Amino acid sequence: MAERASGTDDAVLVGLDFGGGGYPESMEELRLLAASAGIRTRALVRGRRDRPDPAHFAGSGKVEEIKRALEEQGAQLAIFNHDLSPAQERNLEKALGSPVVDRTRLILNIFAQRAKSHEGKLQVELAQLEHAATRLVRGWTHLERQRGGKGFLGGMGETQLEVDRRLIANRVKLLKDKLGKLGRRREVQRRARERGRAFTVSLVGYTNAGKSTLFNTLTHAGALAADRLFATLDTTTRRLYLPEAGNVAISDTVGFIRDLPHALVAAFRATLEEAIHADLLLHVVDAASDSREAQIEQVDKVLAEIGASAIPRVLVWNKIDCNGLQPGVDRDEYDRIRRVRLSAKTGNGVDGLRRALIEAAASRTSPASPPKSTDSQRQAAEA
Ligand SMILES: Nc1nc2c(ncn2[C@@H]2O[C@H](COP(=O)(O)OP(=O)(O)OP(=O)(O)O)[C@@H](O)[C@H]2O)c(=O)[nH]1
Ligand SMILES: [Mg+2]
Repeated sequence: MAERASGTDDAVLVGLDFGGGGYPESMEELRLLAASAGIRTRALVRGRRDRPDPAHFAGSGKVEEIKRALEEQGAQLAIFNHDLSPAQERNLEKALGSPVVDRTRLILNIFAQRAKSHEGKLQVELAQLEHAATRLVRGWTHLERQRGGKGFLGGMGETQLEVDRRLIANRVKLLKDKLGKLGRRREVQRRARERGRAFTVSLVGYTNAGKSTLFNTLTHAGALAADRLFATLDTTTRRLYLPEAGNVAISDTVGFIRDLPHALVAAFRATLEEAIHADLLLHVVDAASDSREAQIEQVDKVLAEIGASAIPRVLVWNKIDCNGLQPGVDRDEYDRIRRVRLSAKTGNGVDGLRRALIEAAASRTSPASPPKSTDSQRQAAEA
């Protein structure tokens, strides 16, 4: 997909509470997602329902309220903090007279804007096609005028809307073949690395937790760190020399988010598999966020989905400069470092993380250390 054309899109954000208690800061996260896609939020519309309306997702009164907000604010699109069925999306667009974007499509669009590497672009295109394929039955004509233009929706491209299922299926197959080849090449490289026996570490965590900042602080690598969601899409690996531990290969990875669209999990599986093959995961947490527990849960869920739950893990409680926590390390009952409190930005507490890496690398190579499976079983039991 093309980069967004110049000019800002204005949106009304819609979030409904179905009584599940919700997710703290969820609408704020949606606003950040929108901003990351270059969209300005003009108004928030909230509501409460027992369950989604099958036809319009929101009730008729709420739909009226959204329509009014769009008109009053001169906003061009409505963004829902939910996943909509193709029929709901179509019905809403008819009722509102404006394009409607659901959470999955917003995230897909951000990934499309960010993808830089050849592999990343292929992965995003695959995810977008798979998402679009479920929506091809819809009647697009009522919106062709709005969608053909510039801005956030322009990128969806008429070509994509015009191609039929068979063409999409062919393209999906081609992309999967190409990605499969790239994945196999990656596997060969990984095996070569393994033969070299460098201790491998992957930084994982919720988007915006500070993984790239920490990566830079540790390796002086100059990875892009930015206050926007999904700043990093491609895995970057650098070597880091640690006294007593030797060379460590450390990787910065794509951030996770609540309800990561399934098409993206599938498309990015190969990239995320870097994490699966690591000797150690550093789970970076924004300790200053009110949502940190929910975010940890989401990351653990995705790690389980990609088969990485058994890998030894150290929690990195980042951004302590924002919440007044003291730097330091917390150990478990086996005297292993389980959590490091630090600030990737100021560097305060990073020495504790170096110690954790040295100890973890030593326990992998030392024959006296407890076998890895004990570690895995214990962590699995904890999960
Ligand atoms: N105050 C403070 N801000 C930090 C710290 N670490 C990172 N940040 C800020 O948090 C924002 C996100 O940092 P990144 O390093 O890009 O986060 P990330 O986890 O790589 O994010 P994605 O690549 O989007 O998944 C940036 O604005 C950083 O400057 C910290 O220790 N303290
Ligand atoms: Mg990053």
